[in-house]
Amino acid sequence: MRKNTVKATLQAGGTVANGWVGIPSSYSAELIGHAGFDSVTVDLQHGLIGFDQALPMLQALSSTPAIPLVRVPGNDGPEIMHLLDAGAYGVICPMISTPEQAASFVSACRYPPEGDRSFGPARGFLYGGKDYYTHANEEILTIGMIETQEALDNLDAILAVDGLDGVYIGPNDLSLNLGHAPSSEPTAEPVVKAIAHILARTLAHGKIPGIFCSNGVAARARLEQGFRMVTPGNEAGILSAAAAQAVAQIRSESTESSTQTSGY
Ligand code: 3PY
Ligand code: MG
Repeated sequence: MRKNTVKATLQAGGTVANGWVGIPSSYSAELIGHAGFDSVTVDLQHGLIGFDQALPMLQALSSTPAIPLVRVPGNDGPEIMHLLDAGAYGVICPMISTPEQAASFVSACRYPPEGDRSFGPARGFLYGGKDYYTHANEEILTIGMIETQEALDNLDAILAVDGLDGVYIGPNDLSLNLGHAPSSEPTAEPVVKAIAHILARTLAHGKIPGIFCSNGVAARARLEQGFRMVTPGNEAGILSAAAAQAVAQIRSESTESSTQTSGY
């Protein structure tokens, strides 16, 4: 089976730059896949993408050096299995708030006896190779999103779930759930503290800490803080910021505000 180089890098203690695509286009997925990211996540939660559009996007990503990942809309076993069959090499699952939810998510990503994934890896065979079935349980990356107070309350139990490779912070939802306005770069003290706490506990459990960020500079700062998997916003944010900057340059306006990105 084709090696999941992102999982190998993370397990060896390395860092990963993860692109994020929400525009339902195989061409833009291909562009982002060629931009130098280690992995690219097709976002079926907040991106405007359904399964029928995710499939050609995963095919386009397969022609690039980036490892294709998906963020699923929710913790739904059949949907997770379908996207793995479509060739996703890892799954980011939103709103994991209890160890039971984490265990059910991991189970959907693992063939028996480790889980309850059903067999039929249509594109898994094509992208992964003929021996996909033998190695899929080791190669598929499982990342649960921590973005609620309940997840904070259950953090150690979630991190102790066998087969969960890491956690990914959704700073917008985490802010909202802690009583603050959504933000990709939270500054409210309780949210800042919660993010530092999640990072420390994840590292203590020997798991991968990841976080969604608003741009490349912010993502770099998160790596320096100790996060190992970072996303510099989605391609829609990057595109609109670059477009606004070009317009501002034409009009000789300050580009300071127009180059700010945020995202979800
Ligand atoms: C969040 O910030 O809540 C996210 O889910 C980022 O994608
Ligand atoms: Mg979220």
